[in-house]
Amino acid sequence: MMNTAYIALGSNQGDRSGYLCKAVEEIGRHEQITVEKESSIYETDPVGFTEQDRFLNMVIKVKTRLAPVDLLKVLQGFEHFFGRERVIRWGPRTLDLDILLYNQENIETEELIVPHPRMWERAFVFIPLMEIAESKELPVEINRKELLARQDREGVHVWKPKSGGDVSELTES
Ligand code: GSY
Repeated sequence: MMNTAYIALGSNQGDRSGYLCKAVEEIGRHEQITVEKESSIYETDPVGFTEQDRFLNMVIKVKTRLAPVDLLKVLQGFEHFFGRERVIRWGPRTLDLDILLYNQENIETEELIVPHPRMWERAFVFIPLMEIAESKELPVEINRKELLARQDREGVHVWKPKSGGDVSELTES
């Protein structure tokens, strides 16, 4: 069965955009994953441990036959491949990959919680997600206007608009 997943990407170390672009490329090369949509890339203020460099964040939509836990393992493999080391828990990283949504499923295992439990607290996640996801794909009814109002306040700015994209889409209610 073909499944739909949304994945958040983040980097704040080294060649940040290089890591994001290469990660999207490699994810798309996996024989059981197809990348369907890419959001703009956003530059974002660090959340959590704030004494670190700004992040680049984006979200992609993928189609996959992989089960959630297998998709997680593939993504962890890419984090490792791109040099991520878990030194400080909320600290700097070359590449962070999180599964936000997997179909409309609620998953709770030791390794994985989906929908991502903090996604609506973090503008660096929900702003790029809202750019590419349809409302009916989201697990809760959202107030786009209210969420968009948090974009500036929480230091989330378009760094590279999505290809062929019009960022003004984002400002529509
Ligand atoms: O949870 C992902 C890693 N992360 C980020 C991030 O990707 N972007 C921003 N802006 N802040 C963050 N804090 C952490 S931890």
